[in-house]
Amino acid sequence: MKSVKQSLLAMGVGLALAFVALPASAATVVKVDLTDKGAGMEMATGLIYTTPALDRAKATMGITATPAKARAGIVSFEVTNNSKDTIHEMIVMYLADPTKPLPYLDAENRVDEDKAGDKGEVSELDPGKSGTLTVALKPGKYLLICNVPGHFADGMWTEFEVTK
Ligand SMILES: [Cu+2]
Repeated sequence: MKSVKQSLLAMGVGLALAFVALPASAATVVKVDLTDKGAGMEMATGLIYTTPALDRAKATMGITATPAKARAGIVSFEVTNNSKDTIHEMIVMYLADPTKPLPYLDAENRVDEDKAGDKGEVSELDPGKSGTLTVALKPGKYLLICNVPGHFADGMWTEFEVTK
């Protein structure tokens, strides 16, 4: 949920770092699909990451990563919004402690990105649109989330692992 200008700036910096650090061929490519069951569906709630016994079958939107892991280093996320009618995005969150929930802004019904370990994003894709985020990641557990208000609580997150 950053401005286009900020996102382009971040993308430019990311690509510049990638170019200096490693040849482009060394990047792991991860395909990320953003999907939903249509704007006519009432959004689910209570499907926030780490909620005990959550029923993900209730989710009306989702995010998948293929593959769901990568080796440490440069990772290129190629993100497609497959929705027909809804804006989605993808943010890479580093989980300092995977057993803890991400800091949440209840009033805005979304994750507090600045406090949560935001490693970069493909912000607010219109339906049918695609974008790429290239970022250097260290080993650990990550979450890929959509942070359009309500979407994280509707289960729009997936786990992603970076190995040594
Ligand atoms: Cu979304």
